[in-house]
Amino acid sequence: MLELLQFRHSPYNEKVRWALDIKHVAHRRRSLLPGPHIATVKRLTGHTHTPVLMHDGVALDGSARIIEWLDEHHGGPMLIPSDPAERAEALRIQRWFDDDITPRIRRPVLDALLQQPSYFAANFGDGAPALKRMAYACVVPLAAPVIRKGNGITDAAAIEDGHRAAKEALDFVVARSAATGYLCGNSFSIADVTAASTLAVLARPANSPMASPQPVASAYRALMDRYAKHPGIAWTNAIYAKHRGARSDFDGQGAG
Ligand SMILES: N[C@@H](CCC(=O)N[C@@H](CS)C(=O)NCC(=O)O)C(=O)O
Repeated sequence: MLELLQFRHSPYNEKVRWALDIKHVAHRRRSLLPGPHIATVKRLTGHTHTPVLMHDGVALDGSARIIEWLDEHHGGPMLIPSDPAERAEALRIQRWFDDDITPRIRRPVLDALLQQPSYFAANFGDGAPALKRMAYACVVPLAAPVIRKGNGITDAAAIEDGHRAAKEALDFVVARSAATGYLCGNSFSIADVTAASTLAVLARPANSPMASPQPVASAYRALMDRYAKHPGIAWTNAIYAKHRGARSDFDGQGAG
């Protein structure tokens, strides 16, 4: 059976979860904690990033590559359009988010979470036993410098640049979805999955695997409040409500 090695709170992992859920692919999930994940993931892929999808003893990493593989090998709705022009445009939008927008937005998000280590642990340890979450909260301050460095959180300018990326992405989805509700052509595609998974870290859509653990810590609440009234947040919530197709995350075997 397929197994997804994942982080709970992560746009790239959410993209792949979304594809698995919407296609009803039977699989297991194993949630890892940032820091301790390194040894596990490196042994499988030689890198440290998640998501990793294991199939037939093969470790596939890179969310775009995993989704392309799922589209080729599993049924359910196709996420990559078949029309050549739409396909090129959807993949271009995915690449722009994956390589540019998402890593930049991640900086203010991680910075807000790291300000309150127990909330960082609540997000990444969501679903884990309380004792494990509490132990992890004690480790987070020690791991924080490595997490900051690994994500380019070097100074206030790096965080400000993340806010610029958030505004750029939110404005983009509003402008691009004005005609049809979707970012590419007139139907739901990988472009919407990618953009909504990234913007979900700011919108935290209710009744979804990206909903915020409660109560929301003050630094994170301030970040969410900063964007709450932007119509791009409304677009994200609407796409989640219409297309996400799962209300929660899980560990172990899902319903498929
Ligand atoms: N381009 C990769 C990026 C994956 C990525 O940056 N994953 C982050 C989580 S959001 C991660 O696992 N970071 C920890 C690490 O790289 O050690 C993809 O599309 O999957």
